[in-house]
Amino acid sequence: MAKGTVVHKILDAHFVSGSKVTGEVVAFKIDQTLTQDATGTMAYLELEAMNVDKVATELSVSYVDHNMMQNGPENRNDHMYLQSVAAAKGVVFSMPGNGICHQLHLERFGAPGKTLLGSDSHTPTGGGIGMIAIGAGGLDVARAMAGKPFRINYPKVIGVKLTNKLAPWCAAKDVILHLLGILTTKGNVGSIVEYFGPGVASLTVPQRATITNMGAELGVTTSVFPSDESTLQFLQAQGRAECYKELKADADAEYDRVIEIDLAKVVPMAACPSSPDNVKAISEVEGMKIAQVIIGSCTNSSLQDLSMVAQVLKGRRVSPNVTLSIAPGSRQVLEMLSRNGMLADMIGAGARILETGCGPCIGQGQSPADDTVTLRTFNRNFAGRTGTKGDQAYLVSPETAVISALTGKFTDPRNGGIEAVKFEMPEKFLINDNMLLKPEEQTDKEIIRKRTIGAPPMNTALPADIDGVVAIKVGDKITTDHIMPAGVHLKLRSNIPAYSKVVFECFTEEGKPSFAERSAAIRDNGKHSIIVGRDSYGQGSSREHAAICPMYLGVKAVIAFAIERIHSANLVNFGIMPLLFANQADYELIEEGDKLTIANARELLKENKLTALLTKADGTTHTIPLTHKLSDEDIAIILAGGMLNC
Ligand code: MIC
Ligand code: SF4
Repeated sequence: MAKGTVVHKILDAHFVSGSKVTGEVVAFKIDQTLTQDATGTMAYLELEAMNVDKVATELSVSYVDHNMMQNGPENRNDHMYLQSVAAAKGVVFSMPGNGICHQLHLERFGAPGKTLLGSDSHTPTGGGIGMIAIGAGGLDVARAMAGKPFRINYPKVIGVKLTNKLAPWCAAKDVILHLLGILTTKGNVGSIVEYFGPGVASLTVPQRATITNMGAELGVTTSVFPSDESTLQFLQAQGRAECYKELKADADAEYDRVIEIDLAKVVPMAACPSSPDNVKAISEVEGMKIAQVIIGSCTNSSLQDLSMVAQVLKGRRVSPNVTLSIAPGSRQVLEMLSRNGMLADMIGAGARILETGCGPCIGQGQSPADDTVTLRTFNRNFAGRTGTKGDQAYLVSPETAVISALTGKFTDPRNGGIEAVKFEMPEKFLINDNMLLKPEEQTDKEIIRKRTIGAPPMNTALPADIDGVVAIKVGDKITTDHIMPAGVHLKLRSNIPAYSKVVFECFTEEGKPSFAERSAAIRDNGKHSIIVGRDSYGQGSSREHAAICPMYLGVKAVIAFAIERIHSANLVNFGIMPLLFANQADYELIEEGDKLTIANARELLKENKLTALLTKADGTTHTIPLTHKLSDEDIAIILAGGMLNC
């Protein structure tokens, strides 16, 4: 078992209860929380349902960055609720336009050695500044705001040893894409990645944050860097040197597994459609015609990234066959670029400047044309996430993105004929916190609840017997974007009945009933819906709607080969059983519409001895043994019908 790591140091300093043995449940204290608007409305409604007067954390911040289109009143209704509930409950509120939660949190609040829980899967961005920063569902974040410890399985620690330094034009993004090629997006549940070795010193905090941000795609609990001179330099420049604390692994630290990456050998990479681990060296796709380039998202929108982009664009012209859009990650970045003239260099070259926020990363505009290639500096390229069915989205570094925007084709930045650009960390960032509203400054404490702000939906206790019907059977790597699409539907996040209509929308065949309609019919027959999946079910985002909406439609169990950490916790929180096939071959026996009854579910769940009786349309039956990885606490929550009933 690993020992002496930065992970152990931070977790042990926050230990509350449990057993510090790999795989066993431990509860630890959360110092800070963050929410964003698309998951935040539910989180604060849940906090209200828990009757919490004031948050009990050292710091809680509510960001608005996802739902910014405001086509219809829903988004702004959400913002007003969020601002008012933040004032009432003691939460700092970041106004729309101030930036993306992860970029902003790193700039203004991240502190080495602290724990952070965020209702967004890319919360691990904070690992770049030496925090244990974890993504979770809104209900878990609401509990943390209420002062409750957070439970995880005591992690395995994967040590990634970095040596040497990156060659010109090779980027932090290429490092994480390289690691995704090794570890893939599945099979890493229960691990934390810790970077160490002499190469760490060569990376700035924003570069480290790119790596820990996209570490979310590995399916690990989080990723972390040590805190060193570079961390101090970044904090000093942000006017927050007092937060600095050195953090490094012991000289004799041991990891459960060590992967070595020679930074000097990392080459420009791309994640090809439609998974972040479908990585190739750029050389394999070089020359491919492209139609769109977008630079931004919480992965690659720092001042460092965008200064490089501006310097490359200066005096040049974006290819007429390509549109280039740039979304700065925070107002600090945008304001600095505008004051130092770099924004003008981008505009002059023909770039379209987007609002600081998530924007196209979550399908809010800028969908690509049919049958065209789009290059994005984002972290996810799940099919259809761009808003275009059959999209061809490639994830690349800002270096590859900007050079390719100039040439109009996929180009290895080393072959663009342009000299590599150097970045000097500013001695002082421009600090303007006037869009961060402190609760004590907000005098109006009345909570504004417009008509589109619903109540958190509640489940009922788990029935003794599950009279199930397979409402859908899906394959491997089903992401929460498949389960609960965002994009144009994102504005429905506070309206569960309306949002539930699009569960599994991408699998609806023309002229056939949708998942929601099938589930409604199952419920009207007095039966329960069951979802059947394969490996790595529930990858991707932390959106608890991927559990809430199925729960609302009457789903009682998900049965798969493996269920990803955050999604599994969300299912538990809303009273749905996350179950596993004891024999994976049984998956083949099941078809959509089959009956799947689970007798004596309440008792057998506790004993981990559940079996399902499969009845096929022709009347033949099969016994299917099931298993689970639930703790006693999880089981109690499911039996009660979810955390809000506990
Ligand atoms: C994402 O990148 O998928 C999101 C949108 O930020 C989600 C959160 C959400 O669905 O609201 C995430 O990463 O958790
Ligand atoms: Fe926003 Fe995209 Fe980051 Fe999610 S991954 S927080 S949608 S920028």
